[in-house]
Amino acid sequence: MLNKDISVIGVPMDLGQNRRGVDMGPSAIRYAGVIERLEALKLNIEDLGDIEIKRPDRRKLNNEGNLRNLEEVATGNENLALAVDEVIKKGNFPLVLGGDHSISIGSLAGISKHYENLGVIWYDAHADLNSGETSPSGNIHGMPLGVSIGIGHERLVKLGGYGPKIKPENIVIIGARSIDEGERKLIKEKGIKVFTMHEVDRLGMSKVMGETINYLKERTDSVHLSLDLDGLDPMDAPGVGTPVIGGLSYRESHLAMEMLAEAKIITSAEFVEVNPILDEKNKTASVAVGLMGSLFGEKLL
Ligand code: 5AB
Ligand code: MN
Ligand code: MN
Ligand code: MN
Repeated sequence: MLNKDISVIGVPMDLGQNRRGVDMGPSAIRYAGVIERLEALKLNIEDLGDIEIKRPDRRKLNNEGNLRNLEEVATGNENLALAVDEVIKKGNFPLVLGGDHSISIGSLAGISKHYENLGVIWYDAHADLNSGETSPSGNIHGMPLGVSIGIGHERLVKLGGYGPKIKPENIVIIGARSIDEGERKLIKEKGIKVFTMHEVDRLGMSKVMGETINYLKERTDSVHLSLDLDGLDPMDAPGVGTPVIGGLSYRESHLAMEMLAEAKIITSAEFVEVNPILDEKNKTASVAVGLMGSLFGEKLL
């Protein structure tokens, strides 16, 4: 990692989906020792605390747009975008702790305007390319990648005053194994690069990550890592709201992070969807912290 100055931002957001507890993700990750782990690597860490998330009176599906808690999700993400923007302005690396994956909308709004050609690695069991039109759930955590390429509600697509944030060809999805019909169509139409579990099984993580790094190096000037813990297999990361069997292992994920550290391409990151209520003794938060260690250059020898 080039940037040794890291600012940690927690986002206690659970309104992008409908299982409670993921708002406690930032606490669980801090409890698992993220600050100490990164300080041990001789990095300068500042913890900016948590973004304020307004609780709605009642959790509601905006039936017209099929977008649950749209207003609260958008407002929380606007606050996050401002915080991330400040971090980059002062030259620091933003490390965002979720919260459900809807917070990627705010992260990318704060990050993308600082670069000509931002790339994204989407490490996830899901493609998160839905919109109100295609979503089977109305949950905004299934939409952030679609929003980033300009598909979805105006309020989200233009969050932070501009959009789209990412070119479809600057995206690499890794670990996908649960893709909805509308998402499948979009992936083909836009030519989004995806390494599903099939490719990971065939090629191995070493080749998948090697190809990902080369692909993004060729066409981007910076890369945001968006890591949804449900990209990992539920045996290794049980504390997530939407687990899908047959996922990436703890070991494959460490290798992926180590290769990213070596390639020095990551300029911002978020770790999302940790739900301590569904977890086993904070295992998933600990796995997240371990992966952050590797991403920031921790070595075995
Ligand atoms: B996550 C589903 N595709 O849209 C939907 O955890 C699941 O951020 C979305 O990847 C999962 O509701 C969103 C069925
Ligand atoms: Mn997911
Ligand atoms: Mn996700
Ligand atoms: Mn999930």
